[in-house]
Amino acid sequence: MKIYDRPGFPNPARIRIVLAEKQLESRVEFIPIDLIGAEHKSPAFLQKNPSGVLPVLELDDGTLISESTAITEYLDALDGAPTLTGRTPREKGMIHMMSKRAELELLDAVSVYFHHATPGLGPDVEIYQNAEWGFRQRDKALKGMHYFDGILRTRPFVAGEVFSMADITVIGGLIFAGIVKLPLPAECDALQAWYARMQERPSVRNRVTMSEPAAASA
Ligand SMILES: N[C@@H](CCC(=O)N[C@@H](CS)C(=O)NCC(=O)O)C(=O)O
Repeated sequence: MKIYDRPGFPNPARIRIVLAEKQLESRVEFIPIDLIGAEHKSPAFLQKNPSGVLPVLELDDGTLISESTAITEYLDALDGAPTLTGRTPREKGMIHMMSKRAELELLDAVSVYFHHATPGLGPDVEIYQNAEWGFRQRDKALKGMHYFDGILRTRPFVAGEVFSMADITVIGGLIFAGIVKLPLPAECDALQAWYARMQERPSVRNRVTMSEPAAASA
């Protein structure tokens, strides 16, 4: 299988973490896409993912799967351990809910801030910007950090007792927050402690220090 991505960017990082957790990296051919040069908005790439974003998984039979949660679900279903999307119906429901919440309240909010209130990916990509909307989303992301801080005061991982896709989504959000220099609020000490713990995982360690600063211009 192939994965179209760009090392150093937050959503591709989510899938790299999944692959490392599940030790599937050797089964994947990575195809780098030039986000600054707007390759992801080219007609050829839009045929692969009409949303024009990374990552995209292409199976050997040509099937294309985008959206990091969908790619994670596919990869997770390939083999048994560790399970990232839940073993029981309850775990599956909780993980899906918390991962979606992490996208809505944190990762995607940081992304909108990046694209609207900073130079983002540069003039070839950011053809419409609305700074006020961007700053509102920055505030939403900060609220999201407080929400997850509250969650992590009550349990060791975002969706419960085990590391899961929901943790990976929050990690993606915090990677993005680091790129746009949005610090974790000092009072979010449970979130900070959890993030420090996450960075000890071999799958995560190298993603947090970006190999390529995605938003050097941000
Ligand atoms: N909902 C998508 C979001 C993907 C996404 O926004 N990817 C970023 C890279 S971190 C991207 O390709 N951005 C390019 C752009 O917005 O122009 C997912 O879960 O995979």
